[in-house]
Formats: sequence, structure tokens, C-alpha cells
Amino acid sequence: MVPAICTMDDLQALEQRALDELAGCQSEEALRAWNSRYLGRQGELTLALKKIGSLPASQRPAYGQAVNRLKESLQQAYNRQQSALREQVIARRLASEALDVTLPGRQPSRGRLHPATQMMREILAIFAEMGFQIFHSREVEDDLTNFELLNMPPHHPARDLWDTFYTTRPGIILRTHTSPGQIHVMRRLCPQPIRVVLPGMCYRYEQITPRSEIMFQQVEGLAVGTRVRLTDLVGTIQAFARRLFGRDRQVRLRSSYFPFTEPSLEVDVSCLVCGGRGCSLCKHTGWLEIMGAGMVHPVVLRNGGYDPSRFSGFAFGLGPQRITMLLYGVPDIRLFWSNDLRFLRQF
Ligand code: FA5
Repeated sequence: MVPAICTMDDLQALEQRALDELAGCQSEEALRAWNSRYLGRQGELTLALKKIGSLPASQRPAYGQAVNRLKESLQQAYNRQQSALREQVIARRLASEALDVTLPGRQPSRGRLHPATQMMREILAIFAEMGFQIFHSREVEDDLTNFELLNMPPHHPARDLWDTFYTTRPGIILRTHTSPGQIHVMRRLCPQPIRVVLPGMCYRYEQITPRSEIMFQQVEGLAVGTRVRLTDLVGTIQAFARRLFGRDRQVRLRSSYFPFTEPSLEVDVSCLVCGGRGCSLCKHTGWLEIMGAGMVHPVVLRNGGYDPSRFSGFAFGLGPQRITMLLYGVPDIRLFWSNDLRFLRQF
């Protein structure tokens, strides 16, 4: 029950009581309750003002002024208490959520390039220094370009060297090697001289073994001009092998067979582990095979638009995964695409 107030003494008592209670308000909620009890529309001060009608007319002005002064001073006291309370809340939060900005930050885990990317960049950089430009060719090929234009008509027995992934579209396959890129480059650049490397993924429907994957990268090389000779191929391969494997490497060419080169070669480097004396890596031969190569077959030159009586060319194809395995002693080619961080972190 709100006491009836209508004298100056009552106002004084009211003020004292309100201020005492205000000092005890320690939450926003308590403050709001106090505000409506004293300063609200139904609050004690409103009621005190309403009592003015019961006073003699002579006392009314002084009483009215006193009520208004009290209202103002209580409002100010309320504002002060409210901001003090808010400051306390902020101070408490700052203390409990304090950040030590001098602490060292969390070490972000560093990404790195995949070993396949690293080796690919290294190989391409070596050929770039020798003046080879990079040309990207398609991974989804047609049978015509992957085989026929490379001198392997349908039913040619050499097609068995490249077990193929076929698509549901007749004649559309996943390229089994980067060599069809030779045809694309020649048709694009004919009759200009050519010196390009073609990096990219190849696919073979093969048994997966520690040395053979069904998807692997190759780098194709192609040079075409009016005076390109076998000695240019040999010099290019030797320069490449010495840059990648070191000055002491010997390079050996063995006669081989590819339908799209004549003559065809396979290229070995002296074993990286035993230096040629014989060990388990080189199967006691002293040599490691690194690529296939040869002089571009006249049929292929013609299919690319070049007249083989005026133009000649050399080509080679190497496998970066096999080379990485040799250089770093990787025992199993499946590690490359296994996403095993323990393997990837070693590079
Ligand atoms: C070819 O693919 C020929 N196109 C290379 C060529 C190009 C010869 C131009 C002449 C002129 P071959 O099948 O040998 O040849 O593959 C070349 C290289 O690819 C191999 O030396 C090897 O390093 C890599 N390679 C082949 N098959 C696989 C496989 N299943 N997994 C990983 N690497 C492979």
C-alpha cells in the first residue's frame, strides 16, 4: 500500500526512502522496478502530485514545485545508478574475458605443393630454359588422334601397348599417353617450326602395381623444323638428364619401337644409387629407364600437316612419377594419389 503523501515532510521521507532503495538496486531488473515504483505513470511521485488538490490553495504552488524538484533529482539519481551499474557489468566482462595479446598466436598449418606438382614444375622449368613452350592438350581424346593419326590404324597390334579406358560415346576415350597432343600442336602451328612440351594426366586400363598406376602424368616433347636431327634429340635428352639428375649421370640410348617414331629409342640414365655398378634399384643392370623417344614418323608429320620431305622432328615422352620414385626412393607409385599426409609431408 503506497502511503498517502501530501506534506513537505512526507516528500522528504519519500526522497530518503527512494534513494536508500536505489542504492540497493544491483541489477537492471531491480532498477526498472524501482523506476516504475517511483517515477512511473502510476508511481509514488505521480500520486503525490495528484494529492495537490487536497491542499489549501496557498500551499499548492510550493508543494507542486517541491514534487517536481524531487522528481528531477530522483531521475538524476536513477540515471547515475544506471550508468554505474552498466560500467560495473562492462568491467566484470572485461576482467573475465581478458585477452593476453602478448601470447603467441596459434601456428597455422602450412600447405605445400604436391610432389607431383613440384616435379612437374622442375621438369617444365628445365625444358623452358631450353626454349620449349608449354602446350596443354585434352585428356578426353578420340580414338583417331590417340591412335590412328599416330600411325596405329584399327587392329594395329601396337595398340595393345596402351590398354584403353573407353567412354560410352563411340570413339571417345581417355588418352593413354600425351602423344596425341603432337597432332593438335602440329595442326595448330603448321607450317611454323615447333618446340613444345605437353604435360598432363594419362589413363591406362592396367593392373595397378607398385610401378604402374591407371592414372599418371606424362610430359611429351616435340620439336619440328627443317633441320631437326637425331643428334638434336640426343643433346636435348642429355642436357635434361644432367640438369635433373646431376652432372655425373651417364645417358644411354637403346633401340626400341613406337609406331609414331622412326627410329625409336628408350633412354636410360646410370643408376642413381649405385652409379652404374649394379644394385637392387636398377636390377643389377646399372641403368634406369626414364623415357621413350625417337624421330617423328613421316606419317605422323603428314597427319599434322607438315611435308615430311621438307620437315623432320623429334619427340619424347617421360613419366614424372617414375622419375620422382627414382630420385627420392619412393617404393610404391600408389602413394602419389593416396592423399596420405605422412607421404606428402616428406616433400
Ligand atoms: C609412351 O607412352 C609414348 N607415348 C612415349 C613416347 C613419346 C615415345 C614420344 C616416343 C615419342 P610409354 O608407354 O613407355 O611410352 O610411357 C612413357 C613413360 O610413361 C614411361 O617411361 C613411364 O615413365 C610412364 N608410364 C607409362 N605407363 C605408366 C604407368 N602405368 N604408371 C606410371 N607411369 C607410367
